[in-house]
Amino acid sequence: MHQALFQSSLFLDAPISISGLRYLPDFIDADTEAALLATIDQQPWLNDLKRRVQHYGWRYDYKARGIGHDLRIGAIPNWLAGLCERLSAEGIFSHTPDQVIINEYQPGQGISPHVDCVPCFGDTIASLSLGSDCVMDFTHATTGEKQSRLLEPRSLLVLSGDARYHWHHAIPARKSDKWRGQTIPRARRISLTFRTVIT
Ligand SMILES: O=C(O)CCC(=O)C(=O)O
Repeated sequence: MHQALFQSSLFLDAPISISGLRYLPDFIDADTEAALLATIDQQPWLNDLKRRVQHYGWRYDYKARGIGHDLRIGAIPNWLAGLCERLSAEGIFSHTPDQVIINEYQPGQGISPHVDCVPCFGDTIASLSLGSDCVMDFTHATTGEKQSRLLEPRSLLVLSGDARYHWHHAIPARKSDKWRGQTIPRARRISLTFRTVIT
């Protein structure tokens, strides 16, 4: 019995093994999360997709799958700039991110498997999660190997190297996730994805 529990907890705690993927729990505290959510909800949302989005710095063209010079919006607003600067100050990015997309996922909404546009964005992508847990799935582009990772509110997911270029990431559109034997209902999740634009 004890042996079975021991083996099971070893398995449950097995870290995801994708080269270039880093998961930083509690990257921000609960007060910062609440302040960000309140500010985000005061900004206009775009309704081009099934889920609502906000774009900062540069607008991404989902149809053309690219960023053109005409899509420059302007400087990152002050309320987001501090986070961008923190990401470079802490060495997560080598240059301060100049593009942020905010995604809103109501329970049941997700994002299809994709690799972020290679000619558009630099070698590091980072996503900050607010408001809800969700499971993100990763699929290797050539081998089809699959792995998953629970993204908790206030955590930062960093994709670089293999994780950035050779693994598709996706959030399945569903209302709850199964994670390590538990069913975790989803609530409204907001993510902030930071990138550097290649010009
Ligand atoms: O919601 C997330 O954490 C990921 C967002 C994402 O993959 C994207 O905007 O391309």
